[in-house]
Amino acid sequence: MYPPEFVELTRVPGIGPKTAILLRERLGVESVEQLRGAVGDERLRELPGFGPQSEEKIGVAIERLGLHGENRRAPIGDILPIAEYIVARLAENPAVAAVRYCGSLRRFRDTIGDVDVLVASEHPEAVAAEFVELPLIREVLAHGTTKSVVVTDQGIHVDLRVVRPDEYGAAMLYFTGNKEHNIALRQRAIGRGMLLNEYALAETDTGDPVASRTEAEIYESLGLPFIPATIREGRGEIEAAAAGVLPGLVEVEDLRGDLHVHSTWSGDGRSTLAEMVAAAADRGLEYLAITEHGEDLAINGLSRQQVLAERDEINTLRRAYPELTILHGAELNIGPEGTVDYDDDFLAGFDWCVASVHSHFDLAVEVQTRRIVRAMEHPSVNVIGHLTGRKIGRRPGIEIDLDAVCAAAGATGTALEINAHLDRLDVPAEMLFRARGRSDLVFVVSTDAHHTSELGNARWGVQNAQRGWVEAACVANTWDSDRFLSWARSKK
Ligand code: DGT
Ligand code: CA
Ligand code: CA
Ligand code: ZN
Repeated sequence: MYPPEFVELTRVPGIGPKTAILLRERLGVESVEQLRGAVGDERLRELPGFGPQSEEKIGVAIERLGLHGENRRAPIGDILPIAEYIVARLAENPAVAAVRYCGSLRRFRDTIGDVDVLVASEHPEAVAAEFVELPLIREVLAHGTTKSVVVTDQGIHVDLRVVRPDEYGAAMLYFTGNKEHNIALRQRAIGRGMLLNEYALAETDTGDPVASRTEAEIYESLGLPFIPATIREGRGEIEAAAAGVLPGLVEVEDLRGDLHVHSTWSGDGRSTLAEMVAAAADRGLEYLAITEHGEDLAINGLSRQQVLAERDEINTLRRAYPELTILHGAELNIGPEGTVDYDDDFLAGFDWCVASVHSHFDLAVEVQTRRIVRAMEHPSVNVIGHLTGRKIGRRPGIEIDLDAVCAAAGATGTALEINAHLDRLDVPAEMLFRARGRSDLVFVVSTDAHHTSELGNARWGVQNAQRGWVEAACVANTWDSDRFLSWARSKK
């Protein structure tokens, strides 16, 4: 029998049992934690069959899968497709009356401990039987009528709970959490002569059920408006709801434009400009900023000549899509000193400039802050893209003085982008929450799409914004195009 840490090692992609034995014999590595250390010390690359590339791959896999540490968490971008797949499969089962994922994933935390799937059904055995047989499942840890736990191929734990349809709302509230929110709701129930648990809200004296079928009915019976799952964190949302001052959160339907989009003009774009514009028009967007990389990003960026050639193409597309306002923008690279691409005259020719950090992630906090503030001071820079440059679970992002950055954003009239890409979700929700209530801040929710299929990612940016209590009124791409365009022009 091997110890569990050793078995866990074989769950790392690229490490089979043979390799695991080699690792133990040659490097003394017996756990994921030790493997991580060996990657850090560049010892793995010396083993037969390994090299710097495969070593790096394994290092990335360990981080990405959240395979190390005590409270292992995985990036939301790895989890969401799996959860959506499971929910879609179960939804087809005739025994399933309703299904959704709850837990931290529904609250849209950027890292996830485990997936919590909730099903309403009169036939729980039939649901559990299908669940434990789903193709992506590697191991069944528990298989009961109402409760099952499995592990997927990628080492992700998925909890299944099956409840009766009339308990669905109470169960959803409970399994969505978070725990602090649940506890505060229970306290509120007690104060009103009721008991709240995962089955129902009921009268304390008689045990008579008050509400259980939907979350909205339970909130209402507790004298509260519906509280969106994205802000259920026990951070004052219940008090705000009770006082009638919940933030007017931005919703995906509020968005009228996308202000950070690439095409194959950029080295890393995968859909043509014509395809991007057609897809944006199809989605009913009112305005769209095409923002290719600037010349400072050697491989992916556009020379001045290319910029002018793209402008001609955009002019042609403008005639083909009179309903869509197309802005010719750019995504400028913020250098370590806070400078951006091209020169001031050339920059003045763009309708909209995003400026973002793509390198030098390790500078001191004062240097990074000055760097961002300098970029904001440039008259052509409308918005800072993906503020920290983090990649969730893969790269921590730059350190900045958030107060100073927010103050400069307000003073210079520069917006902060909320980048909707699931690997980024940047500005991170925690920072947005810390900056909440600053009336001088303007945000935009942008997809940073490199392919037409990514234009739909706007919804993830919106959920991240909601977690940070960002109000629709502060999001410039909810404004009608006249207001948006006059605001965008006002900086220069
Ligand atoms: P995670 O999985 O670490 O990313 O975070 P959650 O929030 O999904 O946590 P999880 O999976 O342990 O539990 C799902 C929900 O169940 C949690 O958000 C609230 C509820 N819950 C779990 N344990 C307790 C508890 O001891 N008391 C109360 N009131 N609720 C709990
Ligand atoms: Ca969970
Ligand atoms: Ca769980
Ligand atoms: Zn971009």
